[in-house]
Amino acid sequence: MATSLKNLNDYKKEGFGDISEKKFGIVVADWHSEITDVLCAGAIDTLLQHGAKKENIFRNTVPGSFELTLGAQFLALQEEIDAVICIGVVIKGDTKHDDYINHAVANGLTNVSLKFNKPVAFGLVTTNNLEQALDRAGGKHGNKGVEAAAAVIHMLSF
Ligand code: DLZ
Repeated sequence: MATSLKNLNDYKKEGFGDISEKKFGIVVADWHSEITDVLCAGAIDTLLQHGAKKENIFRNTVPGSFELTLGAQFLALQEEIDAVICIGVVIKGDTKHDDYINHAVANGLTNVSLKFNKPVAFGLVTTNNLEQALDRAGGKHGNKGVEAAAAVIHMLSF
């Protein structure tokens, strides 16, 4: 997660391969959609800045972050999709729901990535409160969607 030492918008911007013919699936959780929409916009802008074509970016929604894994799997199994970016926001509440969701998504996305041998980015903002989430959605810590898109661009050059 972002810290005062690392802004989410700071990433290596050069040295990657051509992504103009690559196809990207984006899965966006509807929970906290006012924030996930900003994260998604950051991811799309980053892909476009690096040469991706708008028509090669496919945005899908799922109800909540817990469903990101299945959404990622639906996309990853499509042969034409080269990489998947998952976007969600999980804010800590009175119960341990956030722990269960965050671990499930982290493990689930790792499994999808390894199973399909494709980059799957963990664009999940996991915070203690709303302010911390906003700080990571275009606020003082940058935009987690930008970081997630940068991660798949980097991995496609592996
Ligand atoms: C149920 C739930 C709760 C309490 N909090 C969040 C959250 O902060 N962020 C999020 O993306 N989703 C949340 N959800 C919904 C779950 O991810 C999931 O959609 C439901 O449990 C249905 O499977």
